[in-house]
Amino acid sequence: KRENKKLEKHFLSQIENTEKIGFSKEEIKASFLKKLFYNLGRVPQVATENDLYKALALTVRDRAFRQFVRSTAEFAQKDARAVAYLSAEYLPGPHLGKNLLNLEITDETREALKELDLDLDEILREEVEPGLGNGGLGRLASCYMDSMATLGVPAIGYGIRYEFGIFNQNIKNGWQSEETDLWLHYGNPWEVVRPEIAYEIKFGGRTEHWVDENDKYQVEWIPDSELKGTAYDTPILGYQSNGIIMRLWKAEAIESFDFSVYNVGDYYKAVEKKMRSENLTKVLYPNDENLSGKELRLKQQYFFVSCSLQDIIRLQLMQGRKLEDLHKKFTIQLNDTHPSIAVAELMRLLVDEHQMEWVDAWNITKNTFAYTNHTLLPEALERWSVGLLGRLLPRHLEIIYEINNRFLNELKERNYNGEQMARMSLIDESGETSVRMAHLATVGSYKVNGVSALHSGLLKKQVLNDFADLWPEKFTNVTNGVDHRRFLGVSNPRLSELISKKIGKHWLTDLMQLHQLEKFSDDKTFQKKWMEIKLQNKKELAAHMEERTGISVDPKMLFDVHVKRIHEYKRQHLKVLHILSLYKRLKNGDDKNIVPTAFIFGGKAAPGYFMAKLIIKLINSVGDLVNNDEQVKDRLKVVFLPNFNVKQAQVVYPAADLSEQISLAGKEASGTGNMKFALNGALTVGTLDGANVEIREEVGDENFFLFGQSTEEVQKTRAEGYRPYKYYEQNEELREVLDLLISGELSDGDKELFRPLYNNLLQQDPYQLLKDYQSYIDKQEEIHKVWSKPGEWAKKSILNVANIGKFSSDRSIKDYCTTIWKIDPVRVED
Ligand code: F58
Repeated sequence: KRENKKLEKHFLSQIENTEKIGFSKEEIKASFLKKLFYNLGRVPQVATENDLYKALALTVRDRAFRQFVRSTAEFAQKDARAVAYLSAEYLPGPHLGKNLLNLEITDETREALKELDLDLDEILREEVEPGLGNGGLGRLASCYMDSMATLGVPAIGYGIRYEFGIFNQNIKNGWQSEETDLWLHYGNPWEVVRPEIAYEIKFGGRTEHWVDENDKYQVEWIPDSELKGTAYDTPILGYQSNGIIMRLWKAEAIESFDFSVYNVGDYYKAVEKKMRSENLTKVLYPNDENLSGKELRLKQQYFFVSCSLQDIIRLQLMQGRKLEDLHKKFTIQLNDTHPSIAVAELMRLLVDEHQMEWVDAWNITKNTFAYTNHTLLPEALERWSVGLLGRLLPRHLEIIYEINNRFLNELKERNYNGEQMARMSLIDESGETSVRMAHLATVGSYKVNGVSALHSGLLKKQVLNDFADLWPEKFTNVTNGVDHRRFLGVSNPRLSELISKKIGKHWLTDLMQLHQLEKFSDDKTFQKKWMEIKLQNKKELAAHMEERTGISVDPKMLFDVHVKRIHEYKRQHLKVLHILSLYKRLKNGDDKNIVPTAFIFGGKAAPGYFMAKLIIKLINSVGDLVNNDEQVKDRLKVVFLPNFNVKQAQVVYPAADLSEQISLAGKEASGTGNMKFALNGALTVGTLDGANVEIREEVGDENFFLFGQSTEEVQKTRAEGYRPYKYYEQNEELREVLDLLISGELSDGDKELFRPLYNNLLQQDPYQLLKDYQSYIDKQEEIHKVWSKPGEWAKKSILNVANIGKFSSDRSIKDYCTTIWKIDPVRVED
């Protein structure tokens, strides 16, 4: 009840008067000691590293909540339209350093700790990041949370509180092995549990239909199991002001104990139900591609969607608004199809639970959702078999069929033929009957967007072309962006400082300000300082890598970096072919145009993805060969940095000279690593894929190393009957390099180990490595030539940073606000 009262501003000032939480060195020190003593029962002399980390986190969290509460009060007062961002994944990265930056208290905190003989950097290293996502999609969600908070977009990010996030990757004998992620093991100081914000979720069972005494059609879903989802809130701060909440749901049993069983004396059976319920949010599926077919995954999706929608409806009604106006006060963004069952669930809540007429409910639904597509890969488009969906969510299957019937009737009225209707249907009847979730999301949304200009174009031309013809105004593009405050501000303090000295700090809230650097690109002193910082960052990365892999790398080498999930379409193995070609040349005494280079890889492979795991083994085997060869070891080094995550990324991007963005054109929807590299002054070698196209447009053709076929050429190659073997036959160097894979030289004489890769490349080569090989090798030669001219390289590097402004997630969020959400940000000034 108390919650229903609107937050009054004077209430906030009352709170603030009870205890001042200030931002000076003294105030931070006092809060820190108090937290350490009263929350953790420790004094600095006996505190563990983790105690110190937690005390500091709690100190910062107080300040974060203050900002969040102020924003919420402001949003409520203005009765602002809000975004609910639905994402099955988030990768926030470590909170502490980021929150210090946002509160602008990094220096004060460092000083306060110093006076206690403590080191801020050591404490920062203690934080275990929440690995609640697989890769780009989850990280994008977190970048957007940051920008929404900073810009003052009223928003809640909804998701799942996985107890075990993405696995930790170990490398054993060159192979990936997976270890459970225990991010909650030492407790999570950033979250607050809200036991009173909990919703019941049903599964299975059957439905009953009847007509009631008022002639109204009624449906009841009689489930065969129920559990509840409880809210865990984490504040996400904006820079300087504002704050929003990431609300993650944890599954629990409705009753902790089944008392009927308990009374009979079967204690274990009583607890079993609780355990089964909690299983639902135990673990994140570690696949970065296809997950259909996994029952638990569908349950996770429905669970978090239903909790979130029930929460949104509660918020709508709590503020005295009508349910009929839901779409006016909320817009719900679907981060890919993972939450797309929401379309059916909102219909169920409105029609079955809130007694709304179908037509009215549908009108609200299709004006509430907007859908972002992140992939064109056919194998990654989600489908759920009608059998499974009907068994777990019988009412939703009925609703999906009803939506589909009405949709197909509409098509019929427009004279669509049977073939077109079968293609567009929400139900795929070509193989095992299944629901096409991308179609459900498209039909149930008012806008559909891709994540780069190229990708959005292909979406309209290929995957969703029939829908784009039907509703051209529904389709739009929002090119991805990254949180530059984290990926430059926090992670590259040296470069940030240099930039701020030159052009002021305004770039932190307006990345376009970086344009001002352009005029210094020819300035020799500036170039020197610029490259000196890069060298310092490379020294740090070198030390980090040596500690983790034992491989030492000379920081003066060209740092050529390929970090992202391991996938054949991303073509890590094309990079390997390049390394092997250089190795061969050096062994043959041909070292012209080869500059000393460290090849740095990082990324996880899905545990069940054999080829990806073999690629990791190959990289490490090539590393063993090259790094231990007396003749070449000072010229080439190969490092696989294990367990690539946000924390490690923050050490890698600032130290990169060359960014590898070499996916086959048409396969990478956008990419976001490409943006983070360029933001830190790396030059890109890349194909015309995803956002590479736009990065090249911005930084200029002469500052971007382009190679390989375009999307159209890729399609043409395929259409003409691609025969990779031809390239093997015609290109001697390529042949030698490929033959090396099965020579045994890389595998202690085992000629079979890499044969699956070899065969795949020679026989199918679905990602056309052999076709793009020569163009890649030629481009790398050019790159090595440019590297030999430090002034030229430095200039290109500066120009990359100066022209990267477009790729801030602030710009992306502004685009969402104007072209999709129709929301005006409400920035709360202090
Ligand atoms: C990625 N998708 C795209 N999916 O591959 C990348 O091009 C894009 O930049 C990024 O999204 C952000 O738009 C991606 O990361 C996943 O990880 C899913 C996880 C759940 C299962 C399906 C894939």
